[in-house]
Amino acid sequence: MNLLKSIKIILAIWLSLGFAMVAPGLSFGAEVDIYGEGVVTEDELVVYLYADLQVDHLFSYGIKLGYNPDELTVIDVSKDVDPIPYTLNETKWYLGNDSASYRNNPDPDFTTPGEVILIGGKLDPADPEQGVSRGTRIFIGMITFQAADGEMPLNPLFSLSYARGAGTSAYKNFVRLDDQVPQVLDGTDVSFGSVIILPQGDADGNGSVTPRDLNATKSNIGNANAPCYMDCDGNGTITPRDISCVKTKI
Ligand SMILES: [Ca+2]
Ligand SMILES: [Ca+2]
Repeated sequence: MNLLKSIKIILAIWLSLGFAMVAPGLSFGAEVDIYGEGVVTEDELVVYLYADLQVDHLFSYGIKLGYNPDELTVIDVSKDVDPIPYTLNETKWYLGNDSASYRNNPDPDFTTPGEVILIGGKLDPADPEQGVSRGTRIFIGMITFQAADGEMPLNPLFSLSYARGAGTSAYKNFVRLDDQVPQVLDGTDVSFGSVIILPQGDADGNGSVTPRDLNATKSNIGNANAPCYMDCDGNGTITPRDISCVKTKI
């Protein structure tokens, strides 16, 4: 059986049953770091999830964002839009060729109050061994909340974990190729960090919008990797207009 066929079968099983017959990963320290950055606007709270990858050839991810449904209600979940720069994300995660039924990955699942499940991967038929390469701030998804009772919580509770199981169960959330051998990343291979929530325009990230954020915004003009809370006007780029925006919030 050739490699492409093997990977296709593994991904088909993973997508349909949540089960992949692959060997446990052998590594030291986190190979994948998952974390969130969120911004509070006037009536919404938007959380962006990212991955930092210390390894190449990542084929799949499975992430759960936990929240308190007494505090927040999910309005929308998108895996397709990278906030800064505001671009479609489909060039990073896709399965199969243009006509493949799972081309844009399974839809996010937020049917259960208190959790948002994001599952996806990459399989390029033209380069089946590639997967997603190492890098930082690899966009996973965007979740938009509104306050459950009309009042936005000051310190909303969030948690990040594996989408299914605890990482060691039959369901394999993160799978990568190592010397052409599929390996599961679980346990200490995957680190789930915090979800930082800050006001829009809080460019220095200290928790409030003050005159110091003017300089922090100015020094990040054009920064394509700026965190979402630096984008005061929320248009997807850091421009001089964000400086004006910060002034209105001081
Ligand atoms: Ca600040
Ligand atoms: Ca902006």
